[in-house]
Amino acid sequence: MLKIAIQAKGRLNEQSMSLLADAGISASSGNRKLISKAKGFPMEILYLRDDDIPQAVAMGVADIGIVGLNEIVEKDEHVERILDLGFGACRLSIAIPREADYTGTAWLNGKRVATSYPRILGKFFADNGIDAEIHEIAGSVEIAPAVGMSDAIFDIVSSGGTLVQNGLREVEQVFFSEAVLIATPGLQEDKLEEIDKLKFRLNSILDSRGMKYVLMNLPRTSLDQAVKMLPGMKSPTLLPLTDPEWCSLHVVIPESELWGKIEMLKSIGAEDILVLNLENIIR
Ligand code: PRT
Ligand code: ZN
Repeated sequence: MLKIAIQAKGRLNEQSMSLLADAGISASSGNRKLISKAKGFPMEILYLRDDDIPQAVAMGVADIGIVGLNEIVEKDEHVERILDLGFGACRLSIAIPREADYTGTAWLNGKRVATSYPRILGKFFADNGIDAEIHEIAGSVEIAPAVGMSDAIFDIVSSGGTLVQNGLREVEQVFFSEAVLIATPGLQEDKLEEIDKLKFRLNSILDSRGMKYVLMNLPRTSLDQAVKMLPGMKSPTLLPLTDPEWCSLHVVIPESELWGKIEMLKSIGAEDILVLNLENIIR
């Protein structure tokens, strides 16, 4: 049976669980247990600290896992990256005290930089010919400059609010991360088949996220124009109406483009526009 490792608690736990839930997979017990049997898919769920997931998957303790790309690259474990999951987005950045006069990467020469990601930072320094000292600390990296432990930090940034609160400013964005699905290299055929089934479910959810299903009534004379402005999956679905001069057009539109497209459709005569949430796109 397939074993999946997910973060026991923390930022990726909830979204990992809800992605599995959208794929029809639920856990039979909460966060307290180390392992639980899944419902809706032949799988066991292992709850680990995110730091331990790359190694657990590399060793085959779990066949697959959901973890931030930052952890995989930092831990440098040999795992296969099989699907990017579109949540947990963040970046690893260098930040310095707000008032410091940053002159570019050369500013970092001879400075002490506090981080929990020494490997990724070391590579950035090597790639850019920077000679700085890496000061590894486990947590609360953002307070290091204020307490005199370092001149700069290298840490995870998402909204940037934590940096501002600590009087820091981001000067180099080094690495971009999101949650990814990883697998043990060289798995047996039966496990690969199970993973393919899971990937199929996950892909259909990821494809449908951020998409809306839009239905409208349209004068037939505007049809060609409407088809040109709409990004259908293959082509929009067209249904006749009892009034032969009108038709009903159905299309999938990314949420980010929704209002722009609706304004354009209204301008060519679309009426009674319905916008529905889309649950799955099965290809
Ligand atoms: O207990 P365990 O070891 O499992 O968890 P953890 O405390 O090590 O990790 P956790 O739960 O904080 O984060 C897990 C993963 O979530 C990270 O490895 C990233 O891949 C991803 N992620 C996404 C983030 C953030 N966004 C994030 N904003 N991880 C941490 N942060 C922290 C960051 O360290 C900083 O303190 O949030 C703060 C910055 O946020 P902003 O929004 O103020 O910029
Ligand atoms: Zn961790």
